[in-house]
Amino acid sequence: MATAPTPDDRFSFGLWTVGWPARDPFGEATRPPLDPVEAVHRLADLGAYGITFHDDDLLPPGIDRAAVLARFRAALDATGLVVPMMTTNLFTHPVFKDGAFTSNDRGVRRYAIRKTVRNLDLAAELGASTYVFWGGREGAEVDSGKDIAAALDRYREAIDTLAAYVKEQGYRIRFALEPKPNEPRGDILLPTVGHALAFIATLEHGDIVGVNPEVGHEQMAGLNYTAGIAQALWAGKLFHVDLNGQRGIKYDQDLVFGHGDLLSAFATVDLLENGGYDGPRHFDYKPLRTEDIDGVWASAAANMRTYLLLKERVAAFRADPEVAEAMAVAGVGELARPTLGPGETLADLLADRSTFEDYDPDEAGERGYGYVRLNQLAVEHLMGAR
Ligand SMILES: [Mn+2]
Repeated sequence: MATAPTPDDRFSFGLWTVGWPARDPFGEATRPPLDPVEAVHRLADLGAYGITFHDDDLLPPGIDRAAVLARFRAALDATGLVVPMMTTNLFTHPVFKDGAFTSNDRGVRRYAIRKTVRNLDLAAELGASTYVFWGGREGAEVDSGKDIAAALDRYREAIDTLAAYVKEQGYRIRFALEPKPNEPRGDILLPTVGHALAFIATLEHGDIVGVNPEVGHEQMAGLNYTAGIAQALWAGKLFHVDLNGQRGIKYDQDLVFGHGDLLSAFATVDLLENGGYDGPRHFDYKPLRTEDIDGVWASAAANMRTYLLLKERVAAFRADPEVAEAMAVAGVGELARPTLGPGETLADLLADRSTFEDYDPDEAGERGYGYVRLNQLAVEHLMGAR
């Protein structure tokens, strides 16, 4: 059955997702800590292919790094699970309360680079090909307290310095910046995919820097996630994705994928499967605080099963002749045709009376595009009604 995940599906999970003990700003943890080795085994049993982590998820300060790593590697070897992505915790410790790469305190900025370099070395050792930068503390609450232009200069300095290091070392690692509009800071730098893409265009080593958009983060800003990752793909910058669910503009919910805007999730899977994305399908969600440990594993399985069900429904949608016809009526394919003909110049266009003098905009304005019918077909396939 297509809805039983296998490593070929390339599903990966953050150690901090299933391992979240469910401490929130208002309440204590509701679950005991999860042994990372247990997480590796359970995720492999469920059909995942990869596990990802922040340095401190696996190797908190003061721990015996060699011993923990040996045990973790043994679990990877035993299960075949891989580490496709790693990232740095630059947000939990009080030292990062005003940011890491963009803290007003220069000592903090230098420490943040050191902490990242140490974990980049480990990422190379473990074979991770993507290194994510989520700058949750890179922001402000007080406009006059943060010089945004200087902060962006320092952000660029840090990313370029680290990217240059990766190249010098010959690591096969690419960076992926993860936008988020707010939380934990009142306002975060690089708040959306568009801001991140514009920032990347200014980098000296931008060739190895792309984005890691998260469903909930874009939807917290009221934006269309699928449209955002489509632009990242168009720019050749969709290096990684964080799939989860979100219900509207509120705090970052990190729901199971599809447990927020399901129709949007349908469109996301359609794009990921048919739009040229070839990276991992990474889930960055949090099992609800109400769940016990059985609920944690049920929620991990739910992410993958929902994705595969949507993939099945998307395939049926794409194979439906009525959908093809509705798309033709809407002119979906017509948009791929250049507006000017081969070799045609603006002068030729100006000389073409059919484009203006003999063009009847009133008549053209009467055209119906039939998008509602197309969307209803998507809804019906999504509901299994077709
Ligand atoms: Mn999130």
